[in-house]
Amino acid sequence: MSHNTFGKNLRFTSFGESHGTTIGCVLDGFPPGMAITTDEIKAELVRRATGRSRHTSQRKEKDDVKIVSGVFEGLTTGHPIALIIENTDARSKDYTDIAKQIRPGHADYSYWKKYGVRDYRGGGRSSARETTMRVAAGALARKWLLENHDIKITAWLSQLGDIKLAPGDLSRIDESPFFTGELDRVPELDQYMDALRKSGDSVGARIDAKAVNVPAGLGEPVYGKLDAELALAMMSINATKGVEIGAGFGAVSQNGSVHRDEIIDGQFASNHAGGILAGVSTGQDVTVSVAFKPTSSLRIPGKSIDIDGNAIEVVTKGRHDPCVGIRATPIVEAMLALVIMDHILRHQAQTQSHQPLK
Ligand code: EPS
Repeated sequence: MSHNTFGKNLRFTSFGESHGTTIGCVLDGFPPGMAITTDEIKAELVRRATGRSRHTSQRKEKDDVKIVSGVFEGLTTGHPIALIIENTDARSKDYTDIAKQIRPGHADYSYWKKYGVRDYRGGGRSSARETTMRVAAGALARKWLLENHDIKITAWLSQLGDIKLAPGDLSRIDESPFFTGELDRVPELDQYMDALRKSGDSVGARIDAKAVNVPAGLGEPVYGKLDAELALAMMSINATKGVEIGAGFGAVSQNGSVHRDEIIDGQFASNHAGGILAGVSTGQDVTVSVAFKPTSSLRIPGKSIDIDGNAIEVVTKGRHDPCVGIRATPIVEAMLALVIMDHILRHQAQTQSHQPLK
């Protein structure tokens, strides 16, 4: 059994590997009649791409997306939307030396144990390259949510290693490659990343996200809860190690009298629930936070084994991200959009005739 698909009424399937010829996706169940262009999709892809600053991998992919199905005369048709992108800058020879080596902390180990074969070029299927298609599909979902429900989705870098960042001015997150609204702190982040890159090491990051104007009533109790499916969607992004909804793990040390979001004059007085109660949206902002681990492809030698079980030291060459979380913001936004749109379509299928979304 293999799972390369998620969503129920809006179903996303991706295919392709980092060093294969092509990556792509199929988005099935998308409503007809929405105008979409490759330029609109590309605008989102550029935000996620490598080589946008000195702090990310310097692989230079064109990410020229082709719409090969599901759009006619500029409008979605209601049929499967298929998108493809050719890989144009893979440099597989960088990986020749580690063809038989297992990088510690990498999918190399678990994929090898599971399948007994692996594509060692880049991260293969486990590469961040796969997230390109999530962002491409997310561009369509974000547009549909905005046009049909005025739902706006924003994510931002809230922590880089030990450096914590406030949301700042979220309307300006695209002005730096870090996706921070605290623009005056960009020099500090630049300095930190320059030192990290020189050391050959990597670091983790945290991305916070919110969806605004989400109607109450999204989420399917009990095995399709909105928060459960958001957690699944975020955990499926490579390098994710943690997901929090609302107060998240902070709820452990809160008293119930604090955590409960009181309703005063018909308004919620706080949002510790992250806009979701019992798996169903409340109409408050949906808030999610995602932890990304430090990447495992390092120049610093690490002890490991080869595929024959011999003890070795691994050094990874190539064009790696010292912090893949830096460019994860558009990916988190895309996943949030796809999950919310799927749930709107699911609500419409079952409940709309009795209880329309407001
Ligand atoms: C990645 C390693 C690098 C990154 C890649 C993700 O690829 P390569 O080793 O082939 O140069 O450039 O990211 C992308 C290409 C992308 O578009 O995100 C990895 O190991 O995850």
